[in-house]
Parts: sequence; C-alpha cells; structure tokens
Amino acid sequence: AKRKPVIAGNWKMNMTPSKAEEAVKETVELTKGMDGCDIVLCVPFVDIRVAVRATKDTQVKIGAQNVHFEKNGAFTGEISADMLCECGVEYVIIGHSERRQYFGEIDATVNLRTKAALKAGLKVILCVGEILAERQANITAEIISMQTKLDLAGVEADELKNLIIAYEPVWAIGTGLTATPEQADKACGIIRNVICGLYGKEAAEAIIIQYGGSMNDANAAELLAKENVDGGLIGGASLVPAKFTEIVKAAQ
Ligand code: 3PY
Repeated sequence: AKRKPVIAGNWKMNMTPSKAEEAVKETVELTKGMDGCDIVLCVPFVDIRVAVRATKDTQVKIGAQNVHFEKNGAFTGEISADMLCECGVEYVIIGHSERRQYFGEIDATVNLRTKAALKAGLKVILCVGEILAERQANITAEIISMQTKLDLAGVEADELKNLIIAYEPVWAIGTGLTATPEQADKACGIIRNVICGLYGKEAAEAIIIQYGGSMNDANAAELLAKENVDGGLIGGASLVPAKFTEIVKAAQ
C-alpha cells in the first residue's frame, strides 16, 4: 500500500480494567517490532488509565470510543476531548454505527464531535457506512458520500492529517458478515473520491481509509491487499490479542 496502514481495535463495551490491563500487555508483547502499521486499541473510558500506563513507550496507542463536543459544562455522564488528551488518549472513534443505531447519533452531532476532537489534537476515526436496505436499494455510494460530507463540514484541510475514515457497512457489524474485498475497495474508493472533491487530490491520496465490519485474522489479508483499504477497525477479534496480532501481521 502507498499509505502506512492503521490497525485499530474497537473493544466496544468489553473488558473491565483488570482484564484490559492483561489484554493490552499481551497485545504489546505479541506485536513488538511490527512497525509496518500503526496499532491502536480503542477501549472503554474506565480502561483508559490502565491501558495508557501499559502502553507507555510502546508501539501500541490508545483510543476512546466517543467524545462529547462541548469543552466542559453541565453534560452529565459525558467526557470531553481535553479529558481524553490529559489521560494520554491519542485517538477517538466517532460516529460508530452502534452509536448511530442505539444512542441517537446523527451526522450533525458526529460533525460537532469530529470538529471538537480535532481542535483538541486528537486523531479521529470517523465511521460511515450504509445499512442493508440502502445497499439493496443501490444507494451505498450516495449514503456514504453524504455521510462523509456532512460529518466533515467545516473541518479544515490542515486538520485532515489527524483524520482517519472507517468504512463500516452496518450489515457487516457484529453479524459475522464481511464485505467482499471488492465491495470494501469500491466503497473506500468512493469515500476517497469525496475527499478529493472536498480537499483535492493530494489529500485524497494521503488519507487513511479503513475497512471495518467483522474483519478478523482469517479475512484481513485479502481486505488489506486492496488498493483503497488502508487498515481496519476491528471489533470482536481485537479482544483476543493473538487474533488481533494476526491482523497486525497481515498489515506489515
Ligand atoms: C465490527 O467489526 O463489528 C466493528 O464494529 C468494528 O468497529
């Protein structure tokens, strides 16, 4: 690949801090020396402290799975970008389909979160993707183009270096279904074209676009081999350090 891939685990709501510490340490051990891709683990908020400690001065970086868009204030239960930064978090997932599906996330709030996180210096993993009915209605390109444009409204060109887009077809998330390498490549290419239209050719060639949706140790290599697929956002398989390591290995 022309671009250095980014392999990111999305632990979702799994792992208490004690289990997290073990899994992070094991992942650090197993992936030692694998510097052909960037390696990130996006963990639950309460696991951040142990995860950051266990990855200090290692090749593994820590991310969160959401962030609020206001700087601070009366937002009970929320976590700000400044809080994440001070805890040593470098990445944050924004707009995951589970948040869109279960927690009322819409493109307008994804956009606010993205701008706030980038302003604070976090690296954003922005998730877009069509649902099954949209794919069946043949409007995948329209949906992911629209999401990308709405989610990035007002994001400056010089902030793009800290932006990763994850193409996550919703029908492939937590279902065991995976997009074919061709489907993944095509969708990532569509997103790259949108970036080209918004920010120009150079930006489009530089941006990391991941595939996510049941990527695992068995299917990672063929997905990552595709021109437009620059890494993965990995759900279930990222909870098992040996499996996650196989995916990292496939990205070397
Ligand atoms: C999955 O693989 O299920 C994901 O949602 C990754 O974010």
